Amino acid sequence: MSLEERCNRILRDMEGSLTARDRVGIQDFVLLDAYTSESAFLDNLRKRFHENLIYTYIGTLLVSVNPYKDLGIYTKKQMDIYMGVNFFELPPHIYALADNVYRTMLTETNNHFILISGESGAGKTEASKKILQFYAVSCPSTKLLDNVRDRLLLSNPVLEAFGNAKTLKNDNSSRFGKYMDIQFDHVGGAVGGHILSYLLEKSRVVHQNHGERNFHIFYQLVEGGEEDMLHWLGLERNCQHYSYLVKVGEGESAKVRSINDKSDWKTVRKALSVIEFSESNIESLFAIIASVLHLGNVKFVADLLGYATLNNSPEIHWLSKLLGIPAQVILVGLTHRKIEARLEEVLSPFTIDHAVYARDALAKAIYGRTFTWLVNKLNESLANKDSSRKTVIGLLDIYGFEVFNVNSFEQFCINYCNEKLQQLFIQLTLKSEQEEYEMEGIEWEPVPYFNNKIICDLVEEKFKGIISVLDEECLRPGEATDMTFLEKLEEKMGGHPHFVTHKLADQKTRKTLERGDFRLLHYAGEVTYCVVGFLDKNNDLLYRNIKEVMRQSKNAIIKHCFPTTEPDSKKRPETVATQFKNSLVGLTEMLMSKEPWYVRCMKPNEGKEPGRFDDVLVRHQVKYLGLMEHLRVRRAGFAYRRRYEIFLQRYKPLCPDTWPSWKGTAAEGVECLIKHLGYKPDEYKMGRTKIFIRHPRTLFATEDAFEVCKHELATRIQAKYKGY
Ligand code: AOV
Ligand code: MG
Repeated sequence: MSLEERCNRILRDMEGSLTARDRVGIQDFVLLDAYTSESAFLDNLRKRFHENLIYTYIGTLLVSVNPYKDLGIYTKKQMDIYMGVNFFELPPHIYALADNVYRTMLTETNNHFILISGESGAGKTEASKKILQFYAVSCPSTKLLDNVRDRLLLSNPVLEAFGNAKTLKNDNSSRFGKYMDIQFDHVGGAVGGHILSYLLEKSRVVHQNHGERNFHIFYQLVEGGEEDMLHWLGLERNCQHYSYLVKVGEGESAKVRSINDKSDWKTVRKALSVIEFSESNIESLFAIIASVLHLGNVKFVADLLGYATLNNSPEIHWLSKLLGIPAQVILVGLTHRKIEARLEEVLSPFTIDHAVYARDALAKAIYGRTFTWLVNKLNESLANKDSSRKTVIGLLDIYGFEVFNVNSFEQFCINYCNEKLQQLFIQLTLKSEQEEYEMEGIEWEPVPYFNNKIICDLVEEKFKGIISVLDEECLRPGEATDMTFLEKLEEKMGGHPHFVTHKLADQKTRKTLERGDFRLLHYAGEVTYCVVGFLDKNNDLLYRNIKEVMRQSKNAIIKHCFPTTEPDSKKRPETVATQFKNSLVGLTEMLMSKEPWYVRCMKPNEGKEPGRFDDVLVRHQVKYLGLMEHLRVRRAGFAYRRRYEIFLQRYKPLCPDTWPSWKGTAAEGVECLIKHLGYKPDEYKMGRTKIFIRHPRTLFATEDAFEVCKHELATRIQAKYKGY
């Protein structure tokens, strides 16, 4: 395509003819005339959505609206179209973003990450998979690299099987946070990867709310497992048989229309072998999954004194076989706890409630630790042993903000995590962008925005935040209860503008609140949390003697998960919330050292329906995602900036006065260069150390001129060479 054709296409695509624009809207919000109007923003988004154009840019940020249908836009052909093309030349696409990140990484040889955010069901996980697939197809290929690529791709179905589940919001909801680094060598080959996982929602193993499911893997195994495998594991091909899989008494079906457990099982099995899990690893892994199901069916009966007893039931038999622990040891372990009385240890029997509690705690621990083992195992398989310098692109796909009728500790952690990511977004875009203009001495009208730091502080501040208060209560076993925790919150946070309790509910939100609840006014909306279970879930205790029982296991993975060297309870382990908080601090720090890119996902309706665009719902997301503010900063600001030295170095061949070497300062050189190129005064600004270019088009034109210049130079050299 000639330069002129390319320019015409850019102009046509960027601005569109009036008729096309009326129909499909514009593809970059920065070009929106009424850019401060939320309604105009929404109109554009809606128009595009109804034309099946789910992607729109705000500069280099990608906005995506979940279509809830297959649009046929993720084919190999589409990938080819987007590979190596200037970002704004083609209609917005997740591939365009992926390609741009990749090429920037290669030219600037630095590390990047893509922050994918949005509420539950908005399309984050799908987006992260599309990006990974794009790299898998577009990166250079060799036999060795293909092997890495397959492993990277196949780690996904495995992790999803074990870490995703159907919730009321999303049939494939991520119940853990995932950060994945893809490592590239200096020519852009994908040579390895590393996964970090964050707080798995373990409680789902033993309990699911009405209409939700346990983790996919259980259904996959029961529905899809081969006959002889089920036989070996002592499982029936009937999900209803397992109390951890159906809500007792409600007889719900485990079937979900959008999920095919049988074929997913095949995918997972195949993936496990490609990732090089040994047959014995696979056996141990499914022995554990089956054990959890058997454990859930263990029923206690009360003896004459009301203590829990167990018969040597089929469940115990299978647990004993699959975990390789003598049945008697399991029996005692599930019905007693060891306590220290004076100088000796004695076994104290459980009541029925207590035994059920201990059994569930064990099921959660087994599953949670196995999940961690799985992530480590995947990392071993993705690790690149070669120590040469690599650059990475990180993909962050975490559980989205969620609000249910009843919200517990899990939602508290998930929503806190989303606050942290919103804070990171604000820091990296709205805040730092404006600070940069100030630093560079560029005239600037500040754009006001809501900074959610106040909510992050409310949750995480040392000695004062909700997590601190929760931890304090966890230190008073026997005395503290969920209610005393709530009372302390009321006492300490009562006056906080984002915290509402029973007593104060009417004044702040004019909505009543049950006793036992507190409400947080999150950046993305109000959420009412029920305190029941907070202390327990934060403590996440597993009795010492149950751990000792597990240590006797002959199952290789369990052996690994319950090592004999595990420090015992003498020193208090960190609570769940504190561990999570620390891991998020670590994540933020790690991300801050990389170049950020953003995908903001949105949900068009609450019904998972294709073709329905709920104005109220989308408007709400546009608001809280801070898209209007982002647009204003982008619009008033400059799409591109380059340090003078770098800009001059690259483009100096375009101007005879600067080529081949410039004697003055870099800033003067750039001034001379752009005068020669004919930049109009409103197209750019000169900062202290950088040139700021308002519109990508200007830079593209320069880049194109550069290409032509290189080409001419090459032709001239060739011609000269021919003459000899
Ligand atoms: P999430 O990751 O943002 O929610 P998902 O990525 O799992 O949401 O998307 C939810 C569902 O929406 C998917 O299973 C698809 O059916 C559909 N979907 C999403 N993106 C697309 C797309 N680009 N094209 C077609 N269908 C799509 V959560 O993990 O619950 O926070 O926690
Ligand atoms: Mg997800």
